[in-house]
This record gives sequence, C-alpha cells and structure tokens, in this order.
Amino acid sequence: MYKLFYAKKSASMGVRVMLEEIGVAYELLDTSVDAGAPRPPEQLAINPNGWVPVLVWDDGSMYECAAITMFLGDKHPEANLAPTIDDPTRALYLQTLVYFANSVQNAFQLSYYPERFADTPADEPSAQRRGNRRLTETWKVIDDQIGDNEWLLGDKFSATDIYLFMLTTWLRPSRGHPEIADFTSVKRIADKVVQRPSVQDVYAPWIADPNY
Ligand SMILES: N[C@@H](CCC(=O)N[C@@H](CS)C(=O)NCC(=O)O)C(=O)O
Repeated sequence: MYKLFYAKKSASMGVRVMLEEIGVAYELLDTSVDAGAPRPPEQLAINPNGWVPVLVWDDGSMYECAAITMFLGDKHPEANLAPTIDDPTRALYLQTLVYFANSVQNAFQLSYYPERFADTPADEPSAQRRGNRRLTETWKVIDDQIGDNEWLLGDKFSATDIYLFMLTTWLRPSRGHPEIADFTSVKRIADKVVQRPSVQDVYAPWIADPNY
C-alpha cells in the first residue's frame, strides 16, 4: 500500500497517474503547494523542502518526482512503464526523465518561483522572463528528440510520456510561457496521453478547466 502526499496542479499528479497505471492500492494524503500554507509534519520529516510529491510505503519513503517515477517503473515491471536495464531504450529513458527534472522543471521554477533565483525583488521579473524563454529552449529540445516517433522512446509508451503530459499541463501562455502548439511532436503525444483512463481520472479537474 502506497501513500502519496498530494496537491492539485502539482507534480504529485504524475505520480498518481503512475500508481493508477500500475493498478496498485494507494492513499492520498492532503497537503498544499501554496506559499505560507502549513505542510503536514510527516511530509516535512521526509522532505524538509516542503515539496510534493512525497511517496511513502511500508518500509520506506522518498521524494523527487523523477526518482519516484524511476522507482515505481522498476518496482512494478509488469506495468511496462520502464524499459528494463538492458533494453536499448533504457539510456534514453533515464536521460529524458532527468532532463525533464533538471532542465524543463527548472525553467518552470524560474517562471513560477522567481524569488528563489533573484537576489532582490527588482530582479525577479528578469528571472521570470529568462525562465519563460528557457521553457521554449528546453521544450524545443524534447520536441526535436521526439520527431516523428510515436512516443518519447519510440514505438512503446512509457513513464516518460506520462511525465511529458504532466509538464505540459503547467504551460500558461497567459504568464508568458510558450504554447504547447509551438511543439507539434510534444502536443501529438500529450493529446494521446490525455485519452488514457488513468489520466482522464486524475486530471479530470484540469480537463474540465485547464486554468483550474
Ligand atoms: N525537484 C522536485 C520539485 C518538486 C516541486 O517543485 N513541487 C512543487 C509542486 S509541482 C511544490 O511542491 N511546490 C511548493 C513549494 O515549492 O513550496 C521534484 O521534481 O519532485
């Protein structure tokens, strides 16, 4: 039985889709991503940063979305969400998840949390603008990587496609972000991922209103 510290609009939604796809029992533990909102002490004891996702199981716990994605994919091979260690696409799988976490998510952080990167409030708009431009740069790398491939890793759906979809839901052109339509291969995959029953279920509030 897994427990997942969970907040709407956050990276914990991607982990929840993973758990749905695997078909394992899990419990959601309510928390918040709002600045200034208290976090449960149990969450902070595992992740002092106060971020989600945080995953807990019988005899362990961890944080960092990409690491949790890798952990769950390997732990439940029957779900076919992760190429095995000797699969030819394993390297691209790891590369893509780490690139999402390090580069694409980092660009989102600059845009959503400029105060963490700028030394003074006056510098924040500059950090934010750079983050928005960085979103275009990093999504273009992913778009080119996909090219005409059916899925991120080629012809097989994987956890990277779930991760891609999750990240696209954070794009807000009204905040100066690029449009998903600027990245035609990314959009083609996101449009397929959203049709999966697991995603329809977890992302129902976003599907009803992408600005929820
Ligand atoms: N590197 C972390 C970042 C997680 C992260 O930034 N989570 C956001 C929601 S998507 C959060 O909890 N924000 C609240 C905060 O930063 O205080 C990961 O990938 O898990």
